[in-house]
Amino acid sequence: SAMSDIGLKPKLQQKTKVEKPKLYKVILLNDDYTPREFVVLILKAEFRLDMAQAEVVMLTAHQKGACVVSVYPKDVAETKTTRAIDAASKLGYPLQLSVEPE
Ligand code: TYC
Repeated sequence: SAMSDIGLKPKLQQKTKVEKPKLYKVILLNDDYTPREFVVLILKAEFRLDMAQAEVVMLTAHQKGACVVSVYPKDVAETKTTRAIDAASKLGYPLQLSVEPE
């Protein structure tokens, strides 16, 4: 009956799937050879940091060993990282960056 069924009917409701934006950190790693000015150039050109941000990130990596540059979707983080490492490598610099989930 209508009365006895109240609260017993299973609700088979379709849930709308909403993709969570999974973000990845790009991490700048220190080394002893890459010139400070080149690191700043890469942070400005590839990662679109302004001069003040680029200097802070470079100095933090220099002093602490590593610094988060920014966060991006996985494909963007990986493409920018590859381009930065390749640009350094072509000039003989051992600059390394890594990508990890946020
Ligand atoms: N340590 C380098 C030097 O003294 C500069 C540097 C800073 C290199 C940050 C890499 O991620 C880095 N020339």
